[in-house]
Amino acid sequence: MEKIDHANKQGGKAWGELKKKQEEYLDDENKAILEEDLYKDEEDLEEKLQQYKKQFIEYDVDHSNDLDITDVKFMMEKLDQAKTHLEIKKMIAEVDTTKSGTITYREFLAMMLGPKSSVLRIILKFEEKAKLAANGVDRPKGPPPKKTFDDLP
Ligand SMILES: [Ca+2]
Repeated sequence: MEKIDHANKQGGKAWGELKKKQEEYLDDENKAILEEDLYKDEEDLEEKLQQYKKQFIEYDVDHSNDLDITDVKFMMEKLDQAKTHLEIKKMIAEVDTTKSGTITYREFLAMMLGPKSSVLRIILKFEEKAKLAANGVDRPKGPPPKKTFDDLP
């Protein structure tokens, strides 16, 4: 697949075409995953696959169907979790079962839905919860943060 420069995100028509193609490809992948009965114990799997598809497209900036170092770096910056090049390499290696140096959609799903935890998954799950809370869906439980603005002198 043709590579597009990350600096040129407003790539216009070519970009839109790529994104459309990617969405079709990921829809097919989701369908295949449902047919293959992967993650069959997962609740609301169809809904979750839709969510993960959107997330994957959002972070796969060049729509190459894999998350490489640049994509993950961008993802972490977007989540206010800036990491070094080496840290990102390690984070990818944790979930890159094919050892390609990138995260494919299947690996992304295995990371989010599989039994194994990873740094990237913890960060993304946290982000998921924070988003839901912001929408008033499911407020995070547990004690409130100790310091509030009222504590400031
Ligand atoms: Ca990519």
